[in-house]
Amino acid sequence: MMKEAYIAAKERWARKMSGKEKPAVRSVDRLPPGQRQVHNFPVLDLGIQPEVPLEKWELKIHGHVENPMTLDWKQFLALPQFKDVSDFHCVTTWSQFDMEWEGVAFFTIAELVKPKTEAAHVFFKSYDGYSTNNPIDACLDDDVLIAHSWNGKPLTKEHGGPARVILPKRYAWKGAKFIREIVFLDRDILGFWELRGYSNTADPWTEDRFA
Ligand SMILES: Nc1nc2c(c(=O)[nH]1)N[C@H]1C(S)=C(S)[C@@H](COP(=O)(O)O)O[C@H]1N2
Ligand SMILES: [Mo]
Repeated sequence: MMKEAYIAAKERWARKMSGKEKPAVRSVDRLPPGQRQVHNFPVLDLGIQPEVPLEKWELKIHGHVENPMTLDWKQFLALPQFKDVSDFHCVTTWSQFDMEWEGVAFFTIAELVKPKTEAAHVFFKSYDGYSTNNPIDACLDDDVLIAHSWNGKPLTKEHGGPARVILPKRYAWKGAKFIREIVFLDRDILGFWELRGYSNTADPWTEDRFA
């Protein structure tokens, strides 16, 4: 990522942390086209909900970065904790508003590993074999985090515990549940659903569902 873009992301982050940034998506018209609001929290997975004991959990962060690292659960929880409320849009047309997530901001992770200039894409790999990909600038948005809690409680296995990625401005398949690995890349690599006909950009507001 270019230095200027990284600095812009950092400034945006600082505004958010100071409470001056208004949430972008939570406007009067919060329901993207073709979506309906639900009040339950459906479960979508590949039919596998991996059992990952906390003492065996690890998050490997590597690729085009200055400081690759592998965090264990204790180290992950020792990082600055971030809470945010956002809306959640699944491509299968349900949306749920005001999801309260707590975890570690993606921005915090980036500051630790220091992406190199050529790092433009991020590939996410999960314990269930799932994967997905996003541009680095989308990941550095001020509402993106690796969440370990939802609505004040530890994430259940159905919803991707121990930890999952939340990227509120994209359809929810862009956020990997059961996160295991974050790889910074100089080129784009398609993830599980992106290889199977889903849009690579996945913007709910333009109904960008399929490639
Ligand atoms: N590891 C993993 N992450 C995943 C998926 C999955 O099957 N495996 N499904 C995706 C899809 S399509 C959606 S809509 C959301 C669903 O999250 P939920 O089951 O907590 O509602 O997770 C996304 N992340
Ligand atoms: Mo989905």
